[in-house]
Formats: sequence, C-alpha cells, structure tokens
Amino acid sequence: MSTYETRLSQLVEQQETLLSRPNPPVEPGNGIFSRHEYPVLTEKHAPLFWSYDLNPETNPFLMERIGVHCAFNSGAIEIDGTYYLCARVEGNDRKSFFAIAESPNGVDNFRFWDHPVTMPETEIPDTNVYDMRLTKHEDGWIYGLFCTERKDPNAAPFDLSSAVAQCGIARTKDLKTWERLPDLKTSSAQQRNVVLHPEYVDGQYALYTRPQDGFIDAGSGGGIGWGLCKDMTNAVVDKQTIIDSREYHTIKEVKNGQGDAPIKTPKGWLHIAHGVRGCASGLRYVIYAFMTSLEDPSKLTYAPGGFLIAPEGEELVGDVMNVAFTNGTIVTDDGKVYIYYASSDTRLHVATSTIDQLVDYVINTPADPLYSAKCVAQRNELIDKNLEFMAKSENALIKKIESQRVK
Ligand code: M1P
Repeated sequence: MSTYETRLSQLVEQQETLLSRPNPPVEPGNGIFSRHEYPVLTEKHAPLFWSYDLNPETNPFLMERIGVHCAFNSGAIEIDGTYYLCARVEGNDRKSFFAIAESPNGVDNFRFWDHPVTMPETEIPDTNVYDMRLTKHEDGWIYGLFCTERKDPNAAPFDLSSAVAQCGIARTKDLKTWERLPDLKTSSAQQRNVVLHPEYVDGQYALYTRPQDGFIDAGSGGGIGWGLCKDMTNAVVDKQTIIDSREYHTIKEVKNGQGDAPIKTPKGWLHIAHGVRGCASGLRYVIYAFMTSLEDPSKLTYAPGGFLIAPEGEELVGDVMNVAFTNGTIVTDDGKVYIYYASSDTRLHVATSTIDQLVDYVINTPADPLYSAKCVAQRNELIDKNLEFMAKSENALIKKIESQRVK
C-alpha cells in the first residue's frame, strides 16, 4: 500500500470512530450537573477536506496543507430538534473563524458543515473573530454577537501585540447566510463578551456588556454591564450599568463576562458566566452562575458563592492553561440544559443539567461571605445541620456516614 493509501485509511477510520463515539454522562457528579465523558468538539472533528489536499497526485504523502489547531468556545442553539454549535475554530495560523457543527442529541455525533461560516466584514476588516453568542430574539432574527479584534491603530511602530476588541454583530435566519451589522458603539474603550437578551425590555433591545479599558485588562470596567439599545442595525448603548460586579478575593476578582443569553425560569433569569482571577500560573477562568429578576433583568437576585464549573483533569491543559469558558447553552422544552464549555482554549465539552437543578443551585447555594472566618461559620452551619440529621436518621447509608466519623 502506498503512503497515501495507508494514511488515508488510518485517518478515515480514526475520524469516524471519533465522530460516532457515544458520550455518556459521568455519574454521580455533584448533583448540580453531569460532565460528559468526552469533548464534543476537538480539532480532530474538522472534516479531513478542511486540512488535507486529498488528491494523491498533488499530495502523495497525504500531508496536512492548512492545519486546524483547535475547536472551542461555541455559541449554541436548538432548531427543530437539532443541536447546533457555532464553534470558534482556530487554524495553525492562529486566526479564528466560525463553523457550524450539528448533532441529533446535543452530547455526541457533532459533525461540521462542509464550509466554515462566511462572515461578511464591515469597512474595517476583522483581524480575528471569536466567541459568538447566538440569541433567538423575539423580533424573529437569530443574532450572533462576537468579539472582533483588530490591531490597535495607536500602537507604537514595533508594538505588534496591542489590539482593540469590540462587539461584532450579525444576524441570520438559518445559520447559513449572515447579514453583518455595524459593530456596537458604547462609551467604553473596548468590549468583549457582549450578549443580546432574548426579549425586548421597555420596547428596546437589551445587551449584556463587558466594558474594558484595555484588550486584556477590564480595568475600570467593573463587571458585567447592562444597557438598552433602540436599533440592532445601528446598535448604540449610551448607558451601561454594572449588574454583576467584580469582587476582591473571589473567582471573578480580575474580570468576568456573561456566557450565553440568560435562561428564563419561573424564579428569574438564570445566568451562566465566567469569572477570572490571577494566580502564580497566570489567569484562572472558571464558570459561575447568578440570577436576575424577571421584572427587572438588570437587578441581581441570587449570587451563589464560588464556581459552578472549574477546569479539571485534561481540561486544565491546552493552549491557554487553566481555563473553563462558556458562551453556549441549550434549553429543551422538557427543561434539560446543555452547558457547552471549553477548556483551556483548546476543545469543547458539554455538561448537562436541568432548569430545576440549576435554579435550586442558584437559590440555595450561599453567597460568598468574602472572609475565611465567615466561610468557616457558613460551613459549620451546614455541618451542624447534618450532624443533627444524621443522629436521627434510620437510613443505612446515612448511618454508614455517621459510623465513619472520628469520635
Ligand atoms: O483565554 C481565555 C479567554 O480569554 C478571553 O476572555 P476574557 O475576555 O474574559 O478575558 C477571550 O479571548 C476568550 O475567548 C478566551 O477563552
């Protein structure tokens, strides 16, 4: 067999095994959500015809010609029972682009469409685009809000790193044809992690923003912002108010950002966001949740302390270590929630839960008391409640826990 034929059969077999692999939940988990065993998207999910020249005459060694490096932060939407991801795919050349992958069940068998998304540009070309949030708005459009990154025009001549992040906006009806709209205008120097609320508020569009002074530093940005906008075809947010602020010595001390559009529940709008803190190994990104009022979505009602999802195991390792990031969730009619989260800017995973579980989590998880002594008091309260319960319980397994105590 020629090199070409040997490699072709290996590649085809390897990819089909990967694409059709079942992806069961890992139980018992923590009762809040279940991680699934395998990533739902990786660079190896990219069709072979995206990277290889498949003609043996022009590629006898069957080499990659244009490599795909990773597939991660993905917007998500369910349409007529099919689960779609709008993935951030990155080539070996470091440029990101969007590509749609679909699955019949939301946890495995995701397959990319033939071509990546052709995203029209504005007058100023995007150097890099990423992290699309898909919102099915009540105006009938599906909006894709994403980060558009361009070189800082004010950078010094030999500064080839400074960049400006803004919110790009596009809309579609079918995820195939996209109409690009002007970038969002706000009073902030830069924006990232901007998300469209799915309903009108006071007859206007409502946006979650993330005001930031610099490309990396949120600076005076304060946290996740909220602002109203009259027209998405010329989106301007004049006033941003911070609805979920950064706090000293918490999981969102350095910055935070809205994940996907919030989920409407009987108890309020459920938000799944990311928080960032600094440590010796760099920035640590985790996912957390909070809730805002149904009557006034800009009003914070519940803020459970700590993270919901933190990177673990292989999730800790990748292009940008120690990162769990989400920009896509799907909620089905029966109340199941699919949280698509990426790890270390490299691959995409899914954690499944339900609205009931997440609402219970958000409402009944105590807030971060912000001081060690108060954390101990908070934990002691739970321990004492349990000890009292265990002493009376007739349940054999509870008795087993009781017998394991050091007395
Ligand atoms: O590298 C981690 C993440 O960094 C950015 O998020 P934020 O704006 O909160 O710093 C984004 O570039 C995101 O894509 C990336 O995963």
